[in-house]
Amino acid sequence: MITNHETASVAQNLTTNPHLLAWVKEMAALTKPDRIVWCDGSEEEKERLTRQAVEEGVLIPLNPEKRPGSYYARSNPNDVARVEHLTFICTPTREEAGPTNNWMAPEEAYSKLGKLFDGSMRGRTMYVVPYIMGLPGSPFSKVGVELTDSIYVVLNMRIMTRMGKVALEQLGDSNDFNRGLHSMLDLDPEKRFICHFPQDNTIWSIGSNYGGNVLLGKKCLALRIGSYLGRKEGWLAEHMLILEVENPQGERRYVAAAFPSACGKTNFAMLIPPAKFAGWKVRTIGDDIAWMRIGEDGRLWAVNPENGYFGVAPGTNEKSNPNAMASLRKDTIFTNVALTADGDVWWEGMTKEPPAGLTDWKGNPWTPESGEKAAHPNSRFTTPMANNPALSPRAYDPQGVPISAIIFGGRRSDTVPLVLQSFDWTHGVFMGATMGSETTAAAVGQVGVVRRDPMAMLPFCGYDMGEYFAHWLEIGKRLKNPPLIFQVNWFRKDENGDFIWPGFGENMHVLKWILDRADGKASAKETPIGYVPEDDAIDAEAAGITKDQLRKAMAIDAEEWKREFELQEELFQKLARTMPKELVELREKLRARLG
Ligand code: SAT
Ligand code: MN
Repeated sequence: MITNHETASVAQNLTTNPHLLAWVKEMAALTKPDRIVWCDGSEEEKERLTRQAVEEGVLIPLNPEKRPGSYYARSNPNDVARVEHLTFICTPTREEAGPTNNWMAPEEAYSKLGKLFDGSMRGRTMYVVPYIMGLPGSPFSKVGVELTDSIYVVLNMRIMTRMGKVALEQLGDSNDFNRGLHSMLDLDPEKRFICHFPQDNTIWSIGSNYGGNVLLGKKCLALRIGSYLGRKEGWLAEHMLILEVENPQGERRYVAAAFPSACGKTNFAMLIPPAKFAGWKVRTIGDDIAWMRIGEDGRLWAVNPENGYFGVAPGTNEKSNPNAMASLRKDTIFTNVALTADGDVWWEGMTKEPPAGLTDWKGNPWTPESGEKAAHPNSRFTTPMANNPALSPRAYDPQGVPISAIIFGGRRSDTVPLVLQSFDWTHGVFMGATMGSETTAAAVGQVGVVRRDPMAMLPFCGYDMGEYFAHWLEIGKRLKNPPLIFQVNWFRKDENGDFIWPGFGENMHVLKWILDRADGKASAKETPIGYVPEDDAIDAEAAGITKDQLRKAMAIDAEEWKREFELQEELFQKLARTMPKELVELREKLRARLG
């Protein structure tokens, strides 16, 4: 049993924040850990906790020659992805959470989860993990403290955020911090809940040990609570990568892009321009989350609040993403990939032929005849962003970067062309709002069915989505110099079911056109549903496809689009109460233009 005196004295040299000390004490009284350990974020602490995690069997050291400083973790096979059906927004009224979120009344959630948390850390250590989302000292940053009984969470949070002393220093004696409570309990899916209390700036997560459910700074704080705070405070918290493009003249432009989970955000953020683009450079600011504010210059400025990448491993290879492969060479935690006989990692798509002697993500010997994947389709790497050879120094700029273009992208086999520019901000918000995508393994459930995923935020918006669109429209009104908005689709298929567009580095062709538009350097053709590149603005041959294939990738088929507008009806119905009338009217107008 920890006495009050002990709680305070352990923390003494780190903080005297009375709000924090009182809350830790209260949560310890509830969860009843044997020990409380305050994390300072030091190297010494990392080594000590890593050693302990290895002793406990939570981490397996990888071959230090092949992957120095890197470790391997397996999750419980019932706990491999975010669980959207067990994720709740606990606002005082159901209306505030809106029809796209699961809702639980705050009292009910505190009481239900409180019973599960009661004694959940008995025999375990409670780690106090103070962290910053954003740059230390930046006015845009938010401090969170996660209390967790998972050493795996601590070591991942250490990579993904600015963790330890630095966060306590930023917090000082303030009461303004996110209160995150996490316990693995017994990993029983029946007792698994991820509850957000936006009004209390609080997150309670129990019964899981998987990334998005438990690294509370990421989806829970930076997006769900973040979006709520963003509306209240007049900024945007978005599920977007941020990248920098430098042209041969040395001019730099910044782009933010939203894609649903596991649709290639990390690859796009680390894109390497192909040979045709000699002198061009693409650098990464962030690969998953953007916090965006209106600058004094009337432009939209973005920061990446994270400090690392929690990326999808399968499909990552020297061709699809050399920068990611380089990032993973050291100091990385791999989760649910396959292990090689010589203590390295492997996943589907890393090499054409799997090496002999693999052990799969469940710990069983694996051969191609096993009939199952060696790595889980949602297996992940956690790696410090400083490892990325293409990291932009501006990732460390506390003011962020000015955004020239916003891109919304889904995974669509048909209908949506390679690239489409919106007529204006409102139309751009409409494009984001009506985004559809085929589902992936990043969330539990059926894979490959089209679902509306507005702005890739469906699982991450902490309040009513109609109000969220209204907030976007509001921000647009306040921007004197708004970014242009585009829709892209790398995933269109031909009649044989093959992808038409090569994707990866060749996406540079599309990116360049987008930036030329933003700089007023490229003309465009008007279609009923937006602007598209002039013929030959994108060099099919250089991208490695025929002109005919490019035409197919770009095609806008009126019949397909009429169906698309029909399919949007479900979303408009669902959000009818709060859907901004500008968007309702715009949909009618666009539909009418198709004839
Ligand atoms: O939610 S995670 O952080 O696990 C990754 C994702 O789904 O985008
Ligand atoms: Mn994501």
